[in-house]
Amino acid sequence: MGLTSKEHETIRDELKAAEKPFFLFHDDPDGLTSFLLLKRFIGRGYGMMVKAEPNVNDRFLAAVKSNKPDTIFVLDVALMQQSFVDTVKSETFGVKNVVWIDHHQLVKLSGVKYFNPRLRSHLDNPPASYLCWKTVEETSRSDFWLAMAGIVSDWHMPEFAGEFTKAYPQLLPKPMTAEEALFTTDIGKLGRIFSFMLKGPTSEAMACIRALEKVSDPYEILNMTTSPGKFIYRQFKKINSDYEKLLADAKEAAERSKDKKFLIFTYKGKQSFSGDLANELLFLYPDRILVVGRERQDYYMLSFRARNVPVLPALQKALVGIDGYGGGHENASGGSVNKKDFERFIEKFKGEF
Ligand SMILES: [Mn+2]
Repeated sequence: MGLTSKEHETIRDELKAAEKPFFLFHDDPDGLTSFLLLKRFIGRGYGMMVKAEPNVNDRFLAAVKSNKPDTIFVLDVALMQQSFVDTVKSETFGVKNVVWIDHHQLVKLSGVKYFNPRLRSHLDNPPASYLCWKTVEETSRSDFWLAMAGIVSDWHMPEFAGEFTKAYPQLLPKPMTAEEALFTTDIGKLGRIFSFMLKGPTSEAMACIRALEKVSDPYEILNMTTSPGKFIYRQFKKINSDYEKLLADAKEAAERSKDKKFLIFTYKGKQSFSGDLANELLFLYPDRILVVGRERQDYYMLSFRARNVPVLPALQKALVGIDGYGGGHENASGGSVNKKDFERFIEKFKGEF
């Protein structure tokens, strides 16, 4: 499961050889912790979030140009464009290597060192933070909690959960499912803190990331014992209060609706909570197929979840003839649909089950 020890060794070699690494990472806890694990391993590098569409494309060229990295690490981002790779590796940009560590659906690109366990088995897709932890674990023991927060928040309970419980019984009192851990334990709470601290304006999110780089113990955050820990926790609380309000609205909608097979919930707001909301709603309403969407200009930005049926194929079929896009995991996908097509899309989507 995961990557081979040879692949982990290759990644370590790439990290050590990189004098000016540039990390592009998904703006969720899995991407964030992947970045922090790798950056702490070598003690250098510049990180940038891939926000909105999970796609490394030409919008990142300006940042690459001004940072002049020798190696670009792309972490937990589902898509990358060939034109981006070709341009950064051209003489003008001078990037030597593009290393892509991911666990989403396979993409074929040339000129990229691609590390994705699905290359061997389609169903083998532990989180990127799991892959990065396995890369650095021998020398980064004190980051175990950071890795575990990323892994659990990506809905994965790794085979070393028992070992983690021994090291941090207060964070994970006993082995359990990732879902239970997410909503009932402090390791899950850390995942939620990481998720929410990234949701503010980019400058505030970046300030949180810089603060987190200084944190070496989870209780600095949970018990607010140091100033970076306090900073992160306060930022979390600010954003969490908006989330709690939406969750209450969604629960009310769920109770009110006569349709108990699906739960379709849309909301307005400058912050996206769709992924978190969908996850918690699935915990509360395990039998339903969930679509949670935020209105953003002419589109709904959507999260899809279901426990016992795959949502990705239904999503892909329902998107035919619709202005929108979608992708992700079998049971947890994301996408976007034009508001004018939304009702038609939902009818088609429901028809797939
Ligand atoms: Mn991930």
